[in-house]
This record gives sequence, structure tokens and C-alpha cells, in this order.
Amino acid sequence: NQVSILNLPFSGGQPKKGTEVAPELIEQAGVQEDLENLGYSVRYIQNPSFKTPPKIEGPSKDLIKNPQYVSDVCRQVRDTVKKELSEERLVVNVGGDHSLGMGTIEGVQAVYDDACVLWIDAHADINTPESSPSKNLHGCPLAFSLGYANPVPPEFAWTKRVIDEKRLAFIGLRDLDPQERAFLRDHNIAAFTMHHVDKYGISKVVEMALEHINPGNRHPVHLSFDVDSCDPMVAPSTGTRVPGGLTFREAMYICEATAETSTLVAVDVMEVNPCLGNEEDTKNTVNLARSIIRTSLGQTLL
Ligand code: DIR
Ligand code: MN
Ligand code: MN
Ligand code: MN
Repeated sequence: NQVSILNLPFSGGQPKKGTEVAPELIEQAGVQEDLENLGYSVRYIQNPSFKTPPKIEGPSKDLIKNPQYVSDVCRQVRDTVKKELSEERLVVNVGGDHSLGMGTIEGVQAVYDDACVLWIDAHADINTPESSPSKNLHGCPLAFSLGYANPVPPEFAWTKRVIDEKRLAFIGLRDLDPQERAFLRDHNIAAFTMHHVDKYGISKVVEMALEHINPGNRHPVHLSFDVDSCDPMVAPSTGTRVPGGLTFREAMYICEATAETSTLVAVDVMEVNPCLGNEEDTKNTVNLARSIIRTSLGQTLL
């Protein structure tokens, strides 16, 4: 029972400073002790070098923001995730903004090429650099992992189509851009919005999502959790708050149900921004991140 916590202090995929300080605060909240109490032996990996963006800009800077910086960091993340997983450790990726997802997915798929991805988010993060209205790369990671970016900007030539649409499901969606809707519909991707959570309840939604991507529990699961999937009352300190999100318990239920499958290999906790909101907001959002980690790694209420 070994787990590696990757501290990913990075905010280059979106314009608001602050997500780069989240991993440190989440760690200080007690994640390492939580996981040790669950019986894991923990390796804690710091990546302090992400903190200062190098003054480099790529050829695609008019198409998307910070392409070279995001690409360099995500590539390093891919390599670290790959290395830790290949030593038969679970990996907890603590962001940082969600552009990091292109690195965590590639790292997971390099070791478990049949792994499925459960993406918990208010957003689908499936914009291509061309379709993105914001030109922020945290809205694009899945387009790279699915091979939708055409052309692929030169900085991201290392990305590949590593997941199949049938191995991907979303929960929590409620803010989609036009091309994102088209991708989800045209490729028949299992996209559970907040409407579905209201209609069926969270337990049925999680069951349907897992049954779709992981029938018979035969595949490794990569859970990628953007805290903006949660309601702004639950996760106030995040960069793109959208009303009408998951409750704290609904978020925990997703983690509990994933843990119960015993197939989890990696979990990402992304988009905590401690610089947004007041002290209480930051404390609550950091604690949410801590709870997502320990619950998806097996902590139960009883
Ligand atoms: C929006 C917002 N769809 C974009 N995405 C966010 O910038 O592409 N993802 N905030 O978490
Ligand atoms: Mn996201
Ligand atoms: Mn694959
Ligand atoms: Mn989001």
C-alpha cells in the first residue's frame, strides 16, 4: 500500500495567481498523516521549480496563453506520474490548475493504457486551442488527450490521443462552451450534468458513469477532481465559480463509490485557489481538497 503525493504548484494554465500555493496548504492540512492513518506508506514529492514561470513564450502565443510553460510543466508531470505508477504506487496529484490534467492523463495512460477517466468538473475542459473562447489552457487538457486539437500547436506535439471516448465520463457539468457541447454530443461521451444529479441522485449517476467507463470493474480508474464541480458555497476559493454545483456530501459520495471499486490508480485535486475569498473560504476549500483525497483513498465514515 504505497502512495506518492505529487505537489504541483502551478497556475500557468489560467490567468489568476494563487493555485500555485494550494498544494502546500493542502499538505499542511494533514494529507500525509491522513494517508498514513489509512495504512499507506507515503512518498511526498515537491516540485518547487514550477513556481517561477520562465520568461519564455512559444510560437502559439496568439492562439493560447503560456503554451511553452504549460507544455513544459505538463510534460514533467507526465514523466513523474509515469515513474511513480510504474513502481506500483498510487498517485495523488495536488494542483495547481487543471491544465495539469493533460500531463496526469498521459502519465497514467503510459503505465495503464486501458485506464478510464472520471472527470468531475463544472466544465468539460475539452476545448481545442482554436475553439477555446478564453484561450486558457486549463479549459483544454482533454482535447489533447483525445486528439481533438487539429492542428496540434507545436509546443504540444508530444501529446497523443491516449484515451478513447468510451473510457471517459463527466459528473457535475453546468458550464459548457459551444464546441464542447458539440464534442460531447458527436462522440457520445458520458456527460452527467447537474441536471442528471438532480434527476437521478448522485448514487445512480456515479453507478451509471462507472458502469459506462468501467464495466465489470476491469479497468484502472483515474479520478480527476476540479473543485469547481462543487457549489461555490462548498468550494468558494476557486477561479471559475459556477452556481448550482455538487454538495459536500455528493462530492464525497463520488470519492467513496470510486474507492469501493478498488480500481483507483490516480486522483487529481485541482483548481483550489487560496488567494480568492476570505480566510474562512480558503480554509473550507483546502479542507474539501483534503477530504477528496482521503475519501477517494478509502477513508469511510464508519
Ligand atoms: C472555459 C472555462 N470553458 C474555458 N473552463 C474552466 O476557459 O475553456 N475549467 N474554468 O475549469
Ligand atoms: Mn477543470
Ligand atoms: Mn489509453
Ligand atoms: Mn472547472
